[in-house]
Amino acid sequence: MAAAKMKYEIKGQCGRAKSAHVETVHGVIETPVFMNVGTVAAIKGGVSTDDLRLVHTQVELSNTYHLHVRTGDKVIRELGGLHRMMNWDKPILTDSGGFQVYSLAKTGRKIREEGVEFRSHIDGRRIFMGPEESMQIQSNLGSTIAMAFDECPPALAERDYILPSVERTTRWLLRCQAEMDRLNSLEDTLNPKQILFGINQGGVLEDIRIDHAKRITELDLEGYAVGGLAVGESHEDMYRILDAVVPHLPRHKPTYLMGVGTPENMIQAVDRGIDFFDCVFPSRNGRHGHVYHAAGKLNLWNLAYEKDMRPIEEGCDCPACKGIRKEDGTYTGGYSRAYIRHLLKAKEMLGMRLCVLHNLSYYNRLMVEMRNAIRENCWESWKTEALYKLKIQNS
Ligand code: PRF
Ligand code: ZN
Repeated sequence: MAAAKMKYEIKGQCGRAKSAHVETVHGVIETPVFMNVGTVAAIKGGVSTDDLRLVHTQVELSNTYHLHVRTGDKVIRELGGLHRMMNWDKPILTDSGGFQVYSLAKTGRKIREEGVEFRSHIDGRRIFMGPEESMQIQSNLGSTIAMAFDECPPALAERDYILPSVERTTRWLLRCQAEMDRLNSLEDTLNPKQILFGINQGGVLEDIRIDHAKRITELDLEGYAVGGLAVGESHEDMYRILDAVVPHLPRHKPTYLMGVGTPENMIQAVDRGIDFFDCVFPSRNGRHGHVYHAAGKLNLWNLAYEKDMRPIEEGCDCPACKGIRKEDGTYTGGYSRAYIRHLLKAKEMLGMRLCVLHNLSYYNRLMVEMRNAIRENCWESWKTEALYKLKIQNS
């Protein structure tokens, strides 16, 4: 077995739900964890890495594809890597580019055994990316966790498409693993303890998913993701696939559900044994003035908030709701719904920024609640109540 580059210790479990303490070269991660998405090494909405600390972010997530096409991973390597560039010393996970090639660079894309040829969504130039290139880019970025280069088949793909695609993704994973080992052993590697997570694929076909999970588990990687979900299938299909596949992934390693999701999706996935998440929802919704609240999402554009002097959410400790700590230990008090609505209407950046900060804080707080419920052995009752509350909000 390869020397462990990460320590993963389960601190609590209820049924399949688990909460773990993870140690990486860039510090600790407590799970379930929501990784805050900064695709282009920037959290959209004008949020800095200092801000991420204020909302208790544990892991930042960036993208291989975006950083390769702009500003280029070689430049970032010269700048000392992603951590130095962003001034963020906590864990960073980089996605491999496979999914972005699928979702962004659709025109003129060619998938071959060696890798994918596609056109840059910025300037249209032809780019080739295969497992080796993806690992080299992620090594240049120096992230804590690198994701395997995979193909994410479209949600409605047929068996005839999915089976050969998944088989190729398995072969690509072997190449990723070999390349990552090689890069980590080079003398001038930025992060010689970079970790590789494998990605399970197989659409909504249980047998292919399970077979693939078993095969990639044999590779003894440090963690495993479930990819290819939340791409247009129903929630029932997503939960059915998680029910089928998670039991075939190693329990004593991280399980990561890529690109998911709503608070309800995450609770359901934690219940099925997932403990890492990422999603653009909190930042995207925030930029649209849609903010999370215990009683349901608020649309701050609504006239109802024109003179509402309350913070977005009473008791929230985010910079938007509570402000920041003053020298005397008290807080500055935050901003009212009325003011934030005014800023949004005036198209001032600060409006979006405050909404995004609140939403990230809400997501991170939801994860704290889940961790506490699992570690204190009251997951079942917490889950039932949380799902009930979310259901009445949506009805
Ligand atoms: N593969 C990769 N990244 C992803 C996905 C995937 O399938 C998804 C699917 N929801 C999100 N991000 N590499
Ligand atoms: Zn808040």
